[in-house]
Amino acid sequence: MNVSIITVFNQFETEGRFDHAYPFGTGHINDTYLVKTFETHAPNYILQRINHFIFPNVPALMNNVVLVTEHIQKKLRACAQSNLERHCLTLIVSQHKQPYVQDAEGYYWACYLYIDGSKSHDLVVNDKQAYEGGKMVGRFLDLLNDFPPILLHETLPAFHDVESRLNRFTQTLLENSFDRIKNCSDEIAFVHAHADEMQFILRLGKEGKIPLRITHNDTKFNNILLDEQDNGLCVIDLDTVMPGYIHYDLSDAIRTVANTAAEDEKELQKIDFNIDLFTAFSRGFVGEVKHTLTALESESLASSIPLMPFLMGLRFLTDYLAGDVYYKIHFPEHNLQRARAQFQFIRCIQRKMPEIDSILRKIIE
Ligand code: ADP
Ligand code: GN1
Ligand code: MG
Repeated sequence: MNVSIITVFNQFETEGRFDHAYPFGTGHINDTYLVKTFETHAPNYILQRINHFIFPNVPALMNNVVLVTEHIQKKLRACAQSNLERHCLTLIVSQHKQPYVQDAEGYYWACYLYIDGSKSHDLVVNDKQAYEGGKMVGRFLDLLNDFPPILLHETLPAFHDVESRLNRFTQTLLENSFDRIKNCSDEIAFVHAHADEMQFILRLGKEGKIPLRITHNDTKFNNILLDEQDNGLCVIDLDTVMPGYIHYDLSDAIRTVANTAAEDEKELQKIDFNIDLFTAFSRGFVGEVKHTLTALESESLASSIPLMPFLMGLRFLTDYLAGDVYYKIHFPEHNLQRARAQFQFIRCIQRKMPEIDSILRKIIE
């Protein structure tokens, strides 16, 4: 990167002078930096270079973030939420009053207030974290329940459309451009064996049996901020807020919350489904959205738990076969390892399905 962080930072309407910046977080798509300001009284900032090779229309994406954060802030103000800037992302505008800055290389940058004392966890270690995280995701959906979907640009069309992801997978298999099929025949067989059942939610949606809502669509646990005492603060990473089914956000969160190992765990025997963390998250989540759930949404929640691990495994595997063009990887077979870990997690879910189903039923009752 030839563009200097300080040059970009100085184009935003921030308080305090740039002191230093360093890469922050473990995201797979954008480049995120924490910018520390010189003055102790001034806030610190998150500066993010958005991957426009993945998000084709960044101005429209940023307009979504403006609309969504304004909507949430307005509702939080109406219910007299204190410390508003800790409970919703605060976008910083540029000196030209735009929600982004474009650098000399054509990259777009966004800037947010850094929420002081916040923590983002790749792994969940106790029930309180899980419960608070569930509350944050549920509250986010509830706050957006009255947001007009027509106002939102679809940043990544068919993002969670499993049928279209399967079609792309088939195409990639046919091309086999990197001659990698031979390395992953078990994983390919896993996809084929589960492809039909994983389209259950999409079918309900296409038949108009469950409502399209505004969903976050990337609710892995590190996109939820907690404070130092593990109280929930807010949901972040709003790049993919679009219409979707509520199942997507529950299933994607459980994918990371209830997993006893990392998303890309190499040693598959370390992967298990933690029922207590699942229960705690679901309690927090359902408590916030219960009043809007339709009967069929409630009934179908449990069956959707394997969906997002499947979709992510499928996407990782497709990216592996296509030559690692989408996700950042840290070693040659990283995407394959990620896919294997997701599929292993599905096996763990399947073993505990009766328990998962009965717990969700009790929570929803
Ligand atoms: P990515 O799209 O790369 O995942 P995120 O928006 O999730 O980017 O940001 C990456 C990480 O930066 C988050 O997981 C979190 O740790 C941290 N982060 C992002 N925004 C904030 C914020 N406003 N305050 C505190 N930490 C933040
Ligand atoms: C990506 O950017 P990040 O790391 O929050 C991806 C999500 C996947 C996730 C898997 C735009 O999210 O869909 O669930 O990796 N985001 C995009 O960890 O593709
Ligand atoms: Mg993120």
